[in-house]
Amino acid sequence: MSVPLWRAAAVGEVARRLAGVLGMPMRVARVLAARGYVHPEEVRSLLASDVPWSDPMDFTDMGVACERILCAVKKRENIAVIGDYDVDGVSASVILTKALEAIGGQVTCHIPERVSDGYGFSRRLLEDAKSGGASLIVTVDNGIRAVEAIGAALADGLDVIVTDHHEPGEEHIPDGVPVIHFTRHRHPSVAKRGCGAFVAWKVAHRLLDEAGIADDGLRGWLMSLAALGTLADMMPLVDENRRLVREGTRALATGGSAGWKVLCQRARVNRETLTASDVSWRLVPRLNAAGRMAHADLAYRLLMAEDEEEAKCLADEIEVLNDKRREAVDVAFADAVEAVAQEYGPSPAAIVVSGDWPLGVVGLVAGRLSQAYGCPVIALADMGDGTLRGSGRAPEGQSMLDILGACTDFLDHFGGHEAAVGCGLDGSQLANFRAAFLQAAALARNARMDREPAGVVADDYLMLSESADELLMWLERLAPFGPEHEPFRFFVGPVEIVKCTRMGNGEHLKLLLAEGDARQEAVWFRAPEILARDASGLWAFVVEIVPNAWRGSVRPQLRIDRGYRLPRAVSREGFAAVFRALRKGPCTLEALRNRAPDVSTELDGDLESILDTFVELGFAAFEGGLYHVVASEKRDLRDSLAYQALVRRHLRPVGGGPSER
Ligand SMILES: [Mn+2]
Repeated sequence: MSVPLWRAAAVGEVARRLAGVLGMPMRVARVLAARGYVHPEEVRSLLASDVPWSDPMDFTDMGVACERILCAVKKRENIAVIGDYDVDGVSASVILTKALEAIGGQVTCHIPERVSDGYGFSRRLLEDAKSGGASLIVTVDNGIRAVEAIGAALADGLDVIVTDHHEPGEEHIPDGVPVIHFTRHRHPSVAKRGCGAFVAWKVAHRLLDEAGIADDGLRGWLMSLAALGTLADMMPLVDENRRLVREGTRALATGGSAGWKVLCQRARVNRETLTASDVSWRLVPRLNAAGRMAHADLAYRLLMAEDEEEAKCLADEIEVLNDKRREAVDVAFADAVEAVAQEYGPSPAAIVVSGDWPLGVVGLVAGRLSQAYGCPVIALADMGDGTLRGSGRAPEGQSMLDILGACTDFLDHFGGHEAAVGCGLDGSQLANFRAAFLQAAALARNARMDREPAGVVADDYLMLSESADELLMWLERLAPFGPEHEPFRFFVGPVEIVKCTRMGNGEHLKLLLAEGDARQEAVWFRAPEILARDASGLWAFVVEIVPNAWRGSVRPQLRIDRGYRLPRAVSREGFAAVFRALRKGPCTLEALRNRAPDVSTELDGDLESILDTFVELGFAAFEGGLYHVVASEKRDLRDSLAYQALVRRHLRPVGGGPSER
């Protein structure tokens, strides 16, 4: 049997039970069942997201680390917090600094500058900490690989505590240095899901407990900063992270520093209805703009700000940087697309591009390229001193760490996560690195193909006549979505486009889709140009159902992820014509061809698949070499695997890359 087009193709009984017990639409129950939810109880706990908070003391070194910090506070030692320039690192810095201040600590926070300092705790930051008179250094969202700087700090007589969530390197942190990290936790695989701000939050929690500080306002703010880091670092939104983001988003709506409130105003985000998507798409990019285009210290000071005037000044500065960031990404992306067209042709398997771009934006450029071409991408900034530094992004299911791991001969350094990495190399190695990267990516792709032959493209199909309002209501209950709890994606089609209008600056399209009598509006951001020119014929789309606020009311809207052209052969009319011909009496495949010559020329090669579909759905039977119609109940063609296989054969992706725009 062929591979289904959507995950929920065979979930019948389980889905019916979930839908019955929980009173949810079959469509939602089918997707949950396909994702492995079998018992109603599991779905109930997903909806409630009330897992207990994990104990900070589950980190092996938590006790020693907090003892050392409390001792430093008591002795009025200067403590240096060493953070990072992304939003997770900035949130972690604010969390720990706020907690240390609350328990009476003398604390200074140092955040590295992306270009001059580079990532993480370094000798340069050690000098800063020392000149501030620090005798204790606590890293947040970094440090697990800073073995050299830690050694130097210890040699200078300082104490160091590491809190981090990144993968450790080969070298070990010296003995005696407390390490708050998932590798030193009661449940490493669970703790691995925490971001840097999450780890800092657990430390802060323990410190406040030990110092006997209840302060709900402060605790709520620190919790919501951990949620901010979780969203920014795109951590899995399951279990404790899911609860953290749900409760954290609520706390961000009602509380937070003066700086946070001003930031929301500047981003024109309504705090009362704040969602995790607002945080991810409107607020995180602004906070990140500081570190990308100037210094992350701005974002840190904004989140710390309690004075409204100061907050307004900082937020204005960040707004300017955010505009600059947007422009820089657009310019670099256009450069890169041109280079790809020249060097790689229309459908590259992997891409390495470099340019005279700000280092702070190459990660965004790599992300956009990876999305546009559906392959692993490295985007490198020319540092002007003969070296290149950059970022890599890979589509879901491909490990950037594995691919880069095969290219280490040509790299000065690299590190990161499965989906996103950073790296640096000497300019003279670029050609060698590119060749090695393309080869490693091709190998990784082949290995993946063996595992998942022509996979599913959506969670389930969706009829345009279904109530999107009810689905949206349920999807909002199941939100927030993210890694390991992906948005529900539906296959819509075959449909026709009855209206197509440009939106915004013209690169977005609003479509009115028709399926029989049913109509639904859909939007396609960065739609392929070709569609605006010719929207005729049959289409299929992979969509998400999203809320669209318009004139004070919220309505569901289909947001298109991907689009495909389909030939007439898969239209309902084509199937109906074959069925009519078959109704004239039992016949062989050959006889049917002669009976409906018009239909069969058009459907040449598909006629057998169409008959298989009828047999599979119980509309027809095949006996003694003859097909004949049988009485049956109404069923959707899409419930048939033969039909799904037929559609798969004909799907022609539109907008596979910017070359088609
Ligand atoms: Mn992080």
